Amino acid sequence: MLSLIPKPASILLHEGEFILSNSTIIQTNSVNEELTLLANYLGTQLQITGSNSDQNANKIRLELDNYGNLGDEGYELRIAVEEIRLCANQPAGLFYGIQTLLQMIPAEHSATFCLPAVSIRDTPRFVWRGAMLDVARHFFGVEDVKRYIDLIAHYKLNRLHLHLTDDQGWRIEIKSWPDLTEIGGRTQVGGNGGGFYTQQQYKEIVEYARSRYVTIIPEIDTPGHINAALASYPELNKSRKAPGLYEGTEVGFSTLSVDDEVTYQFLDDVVRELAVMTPFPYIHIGGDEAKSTPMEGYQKFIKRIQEIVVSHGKTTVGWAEIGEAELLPGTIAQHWAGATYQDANKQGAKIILSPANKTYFDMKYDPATLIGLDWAGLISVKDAYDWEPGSYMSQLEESDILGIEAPIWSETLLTIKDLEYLAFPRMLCFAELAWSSESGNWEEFRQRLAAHGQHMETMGIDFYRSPEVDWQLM
Ligand code: TNX
Repeated sequence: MLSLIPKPASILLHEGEFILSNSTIIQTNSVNEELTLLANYLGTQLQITGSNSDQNANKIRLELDNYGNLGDEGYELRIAVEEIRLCANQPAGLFYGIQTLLQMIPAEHSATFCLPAVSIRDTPRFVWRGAMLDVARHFFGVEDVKRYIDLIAHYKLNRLHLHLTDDQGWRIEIKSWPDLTEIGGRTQVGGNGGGFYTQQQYKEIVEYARSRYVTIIPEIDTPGHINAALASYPELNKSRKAPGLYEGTEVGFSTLSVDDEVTYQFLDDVVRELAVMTPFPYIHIGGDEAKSTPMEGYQKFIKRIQEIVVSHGKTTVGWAEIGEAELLPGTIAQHWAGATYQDANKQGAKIILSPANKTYFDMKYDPATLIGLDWAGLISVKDAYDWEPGSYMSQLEESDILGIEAPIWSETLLTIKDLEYLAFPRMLCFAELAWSSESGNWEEFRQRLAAHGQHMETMGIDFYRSPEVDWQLM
């Protein structure tokens, strides 16, 4: 039985088995650097060297060509007795086909093992399949971020939104404003620790994400959620006095001075340096919970910051509150709570859905969960699965939605173990909603998830053993 997550669009089981062993060869259909990287990646994951020159050895073939309606991320995986053939239009499709193949490896196996003959054809539902990690409230280092990228990419997510700044910390080096990290990077919630990424480290994260077909979206939260910057530079404050660093968890008390030109010079420098560091198209400007910014100033500010982002060649993403201001063509709004997504949608903005009561995986599973928050409600594993993104928002059509994103805010999270515990298994529910066209049968998913538990164990994921799932089926 296959317990693939997210569920592929079509699966046809055949008679027979492919025997994978250390003499299996990995071949590609053309000489292409990215294809070679993918072949090496597959070899490493399968622990086969692929260096065997035995002509009779069985093969895994990776093929890039024009396969019509597979799109940019779809793939076809055919496992037959003599060979495995994985085809796609684009390298990303091969990457996703490889993830499917890796999920078929038995949890406990020796050097030689069997894979069932099967034909799988698979394409994603949404182009935006995201996760967000808050590295501002508690800092997570480069290795933690890479691990998280590996985990989300394995479940076919393709966006990682990094919440890089907030009241409690500024986490990205900006060379023209060095005190942002020298001062603003020193703290986090609760005081101990903090930290930041140097530009070199950020590029390392970006390169790693690229190798996993994940787009990084850096967020600089403005004009509120900005105390760490205000504490670093007095001139960013209306009073010209810097407040102290902040280690609590309140929101909505800080604001940039929206009437001062120095604010826009600052933002232009930050966005310019970020734009150079990030090869991806998006910059997230926050825009949420600006409770200390007067509405008129907020509207003026949101207009100008979009112009800055566009002037550096990037597309603006903001929390849906930005719909209260004039949006430039192309700006994307991210819904989390409230109704401002409608204002954004009326202006023609595409929407990313992150409804807090379904996708905020910093919410507790149940009242006994030791970490996490509960302001948006408890989110059980079933709750995370049992909703329909295409029709969830009464005022939106599915065509208004770019996709969905699952944020994890880190007020109560200290380690990658905490992060994994809150993310898994809910991230698998979410990934299926993001990728699979046919989802929604909780009873069937519940059993597939139970059978998939062993695979998460093999990956070393410290997941929550929800009582809603009969894990003994593992
Ligand atoms: C709301 S979502 C926030 C964050 C908090 C989070 C905690 C959003 C745009 N703002 O500042 O960290 O709730 O769940």
